[in-house]
Amino acid sequence: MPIATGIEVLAKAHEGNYAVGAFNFNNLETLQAILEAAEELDAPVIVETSEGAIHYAGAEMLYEMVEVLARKVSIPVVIHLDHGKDFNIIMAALRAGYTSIMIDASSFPFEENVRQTKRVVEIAHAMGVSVEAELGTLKGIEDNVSVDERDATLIHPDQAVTFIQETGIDYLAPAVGTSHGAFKYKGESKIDYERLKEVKRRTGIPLVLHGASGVPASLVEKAEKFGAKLAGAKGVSDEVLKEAVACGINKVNTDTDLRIATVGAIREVLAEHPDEIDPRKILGPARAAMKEVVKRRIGLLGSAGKANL
Ligand code: PH4
Ligand code: ZN
Repeated sequence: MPIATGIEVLAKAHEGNYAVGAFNFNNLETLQAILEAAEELDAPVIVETSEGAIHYAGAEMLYEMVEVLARKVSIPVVIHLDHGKDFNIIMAALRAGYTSIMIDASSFPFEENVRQTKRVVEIAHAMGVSVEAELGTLKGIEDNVSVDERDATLIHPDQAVTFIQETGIDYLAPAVGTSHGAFKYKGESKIDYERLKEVKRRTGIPLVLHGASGVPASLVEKAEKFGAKLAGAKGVSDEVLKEAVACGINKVNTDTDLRIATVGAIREVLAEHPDEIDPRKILGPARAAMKEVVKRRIGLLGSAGKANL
């Protein structure tokens, strides 16, 4: 199928109250794992690259890989720039053909975030590309965090409304208590559901959850068994993720779970077959492990079977 725009798949998810999986990739094996899993589950999917991925492999190469593989599947595939902060990289992604762009100016004061976001929206929309932006700071919330501290980091629903009116973005990433990486929480995983519901009610647009990896114990244990050091790793539980989708999340970002699955599989091959020097025999099991992660995640989000809706 031709590559879809972000808003095409996310508007349907918003109407249907489910979420589309957005998975980060930097290389061929990860992209193959994502697309094979989504195709088997008949699910729309978003493949995304950070600026780091573009520095590693180049926007054109990443885009062309998606183009070649997307042609062979019968599901909608979106190619998205994740956390675009550098205007030159955003332009490189647009020139390469990306169909969805995140402008992340969330570390700037509100007015500057509006200014930078609006500029990118004007350019991207003129090219038929949809835009995501972020409000608040991605930081885990713990039990002992005060209301004032929460207010200092998480999204304010009234600001979200003004932000959307002033910028014209298509979907919004609200900071509601998640964070990137394998060490998200010291205690139980948590999201500020009330804040999330209020943002959804007042904005009425698709919402995005960053830092959503589950960091499943089974993946961590396997990686640790073969030498990885991940003590204290903790992610967003399945229950919390499902509740976040019920509260209005329509795009769920996953990167860390793919990384842990990769590392566990590679470490296992290297530990058990120290004579193995064929990269295909080392990366193949990692690809298979990532595919299982993607299938499980899509199962949690409710997007299986939604490819043609
Ligand atoms: N992301 C992934 C960001 C990856 O620079 P980089 O390639 O390391 O950036 O945007 C997420 O929201 C992933 O969340 P996760 O860590 O919970 O998987
Ligand atoms: Zn993110």
